Amino acid sequence: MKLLLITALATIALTVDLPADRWNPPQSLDELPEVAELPKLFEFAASHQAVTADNWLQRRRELEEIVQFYEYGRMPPRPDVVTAEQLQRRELTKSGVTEELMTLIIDSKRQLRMRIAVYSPGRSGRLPVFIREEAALGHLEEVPRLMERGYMYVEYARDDLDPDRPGVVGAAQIAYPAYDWATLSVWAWAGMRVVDYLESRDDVDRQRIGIVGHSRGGKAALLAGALDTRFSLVAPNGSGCGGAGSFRVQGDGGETLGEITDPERFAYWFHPRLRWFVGQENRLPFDQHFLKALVAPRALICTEANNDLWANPKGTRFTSRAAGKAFRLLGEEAKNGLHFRDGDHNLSAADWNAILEFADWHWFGRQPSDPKRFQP
Ligand code: GTR
Repeated sequence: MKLLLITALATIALTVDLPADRWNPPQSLDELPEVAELPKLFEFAASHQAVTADNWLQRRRELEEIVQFYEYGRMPPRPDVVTAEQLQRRELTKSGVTEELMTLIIDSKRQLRMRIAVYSPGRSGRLPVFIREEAALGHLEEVPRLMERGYMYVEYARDDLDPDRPGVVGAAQIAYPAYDWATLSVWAWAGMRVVDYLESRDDVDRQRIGIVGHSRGGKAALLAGALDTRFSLVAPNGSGCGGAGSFRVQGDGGETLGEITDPERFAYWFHPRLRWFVGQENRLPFDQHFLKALVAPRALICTEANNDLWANPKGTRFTSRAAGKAFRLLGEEAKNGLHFRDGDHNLSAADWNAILEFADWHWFGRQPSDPKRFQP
């Protein structure tokens, strides 16, 4: 009887949850119409029904499916257990800043291990955290600045789950053979596993967990933030093509879909379906504004550099503006942040300043002196 009831409830939940017309992935390019402008955010792909605040969550699920299907591959769900083994703990300053080097044990059918480093400012209570998307540990230049402001800082060695090399099957893909996830998808999933662990710590403020990444790490940070609503602040820096940029709207010298998915370059970051669209970008049923819209109504701050033409500043502005619709619909327009500085392709002190000012604003209500500088 109990089982019957549970099955009946599950059926009701499913019927209520799913849009009337479920999105069925087209199997070839010929089935996809040409769309010169950025594809509509506010129309269901399957039913063409209009999107409103009431059915936005259903549309969100459609967006998640679309970007995983065409661009990054489908990632597995949350693993059964994530724990950590501490390898080393030391005090870095007299004021109590500590460093903990640990290994995360990501446990389901097969065990995965990934190194992380946790920096804490030596303050009591639950603290906000920035997670940094990196290949390996050791990006410490920002530690003093973050500690001074009372933030925790966590790095993870994403390459432990999938190394940044073509033709190598990472430990993560070996552990989950039923998923067609490419490298960026593994790296994003790895960031989510850091959150699984942080949730078990009593010094972490779960409402204030942000993810930052630069370039390829920015692409992964944006994907993680788009798919996992536990990130209340998402900060891709110079993430360009396959990140905050655009496939359709290209400025001078911007990296194209064909270049990034070239088998000699970074094809392995993406699902092979993305290559269908080389020279056919107008047939893409999405563009990167879908990723940005998935972050809404949480805080998104894309930090960019005017001379970083390869990362396509023009396209980035277009996708941020297009995603603004979703932030407005959900009543959080100011959380759609974009910041440009002079200079080139790196994660600089100016980028961190912008990110921290944005975090102070949206996490702690400290209004910046010039909020307009974050408008897309
Ligand atoms: C480039 C690549 C970019 C960007 C960059 C990086 O060569 O074309 O998309 O990801 O590498 O990660 O530094």
